[in-house]
Amino acid sequence: MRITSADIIVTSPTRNFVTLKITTDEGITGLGDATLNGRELAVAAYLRDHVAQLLIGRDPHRIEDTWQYLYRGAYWRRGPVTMAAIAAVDMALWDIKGKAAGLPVYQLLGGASRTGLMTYGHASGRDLPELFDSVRRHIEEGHQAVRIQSSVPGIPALYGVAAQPQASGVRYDHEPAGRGSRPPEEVWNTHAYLHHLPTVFEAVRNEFGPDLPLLHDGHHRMTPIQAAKLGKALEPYDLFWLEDTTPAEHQEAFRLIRHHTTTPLAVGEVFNHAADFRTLLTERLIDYVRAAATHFGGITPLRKIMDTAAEYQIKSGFHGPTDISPVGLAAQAHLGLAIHNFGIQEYMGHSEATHTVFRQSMTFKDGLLHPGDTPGLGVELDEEAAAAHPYQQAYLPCNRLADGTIHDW
Ligand code: CS2
Ligand code: MG
Repeated sequence: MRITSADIIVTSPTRNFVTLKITTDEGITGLGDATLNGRELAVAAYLRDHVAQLLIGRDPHRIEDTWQYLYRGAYWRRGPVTMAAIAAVDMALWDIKGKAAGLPVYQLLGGASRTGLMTYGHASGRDLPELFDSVRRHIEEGHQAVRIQSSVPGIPALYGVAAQPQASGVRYDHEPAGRGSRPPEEVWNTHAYLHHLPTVFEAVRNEFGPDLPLLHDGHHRMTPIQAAKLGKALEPYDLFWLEDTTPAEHQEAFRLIRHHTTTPLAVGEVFNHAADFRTLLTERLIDYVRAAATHFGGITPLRKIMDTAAEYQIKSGFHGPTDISPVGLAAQAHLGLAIHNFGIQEYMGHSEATHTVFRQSMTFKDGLLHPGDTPGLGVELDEEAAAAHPYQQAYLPCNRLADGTIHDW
C-alpha cells in the first residue's frame, strides 16, 4: 500500500478543527487531528506546505518510521505546532492500519483492558445553586466524576465557568466564545481565588456527600507556593485531582507542591514531548498524565509515555475538551481502553453541528465511554458538511491583573 495524497481540511462547526486526511492507492483513507486552539492555521500550513509532499509514495504501515522521519529528520524538533502536525500523521496511519486489518485501533494496541472508560464532565456555576444544578446534570448524563469550576467574588468573568446556566442547554465550550480578531481579555485575582475555592468545595461536599470524585483545574495561574497552599486547603474535600496548578516549564517546582500536600496532582495538557514529563514521572511528582494524543505527537508517543508512567504508578487523564476533535478524542479513547494504567478520560461531548461533520462510532453508555468496534479510529469526516462551516478566527481569552499586568494561563 502507498500513500497517494494528504489533504488538510479546516472546518468550524461551532469551533475550529484541523483534520489531516491521508488517502492510499488501495482506497483506504485515514484521519488525524491537528487542532491547536487559537493557532489552527499555523498547523494547517505546516502540514500543507512542509509535510504533505513527504508522505506521498510512503508505505502507510510504517508508523514508527514515519514518526521518526518527521520528528528526527526535520532538525527543528518539538513545539506545539510541529507536534500537532506529527500527531495528525500518526493518528491517520493508525486509522489506516486498523481499517486494513479490519480491527479497531485498540485491538492493535493490545486489546481492551477494561469494558469502557470512566469519564469526568465540566460542571460550573456563577453561584452555588447554579453549580449544584450543573453537577446534577452531569451525574444524570452518566459521568462518574465531575470537574468543579466556580465564579469567584471580585472576578467578573472566569474561564471555565459557563456564562449561562448549563441547564438551559447552552454549554460555554460550544459557543463560539472568543471568535474575532483579538483575544478577549479577562481579569484575574489569585488572592480572591485562593480564598474562595475551598468554600466552594466545602459546599459541594456537603451537598453531594463524600463519594463523588471531584476535580478542579487551576489553568496554570498559581506560583508553586500558592499551589501548595491550595492543595493543602483542599485536602479535607478529598479531590480526585488538582490540575495545572503552576506553569510546568520548571518541573522541579512540583517538588515543593508535592512536599506540602497529599491532594493528587495532574498536569500536561500543554506538553508536547516526553522530556516535559521526565522529572515529574521519575520523581513521582504527579499522579495523572494530562497529555492529549493531538498535542503530544499522536498515539505512538502517548503510548510510550504511559508505559514510562506505569513504572511509577502514574495513570492517564488525557486532555479531552471540545478543542480536541472527535478524531483526537477517538485516538486517545482507543489508547485508554488498551493501556493498563488508565485513570480517567475528560469528556465534554461535542456540539450537534460537530457531529454532523464528524461521524463517530464512539458511545457513552452506562457511565462508560467506548471508542466502538468500527475498524480504525471509528470516525469519518463528511467533507461536504465540513465545507459548509468555514474557518473563523478565534482566540482563547488572556488574563490581566487589576493593574493591567498580563498573567499566566
Ligand atoms: C481545559 C481546556 O479541558 C481542560 O482541562 O484546560 O479547556 C483548555 O483550556 C483548552 O483546551 C485550551 O485550548
Ligand atoms: Mg485543563
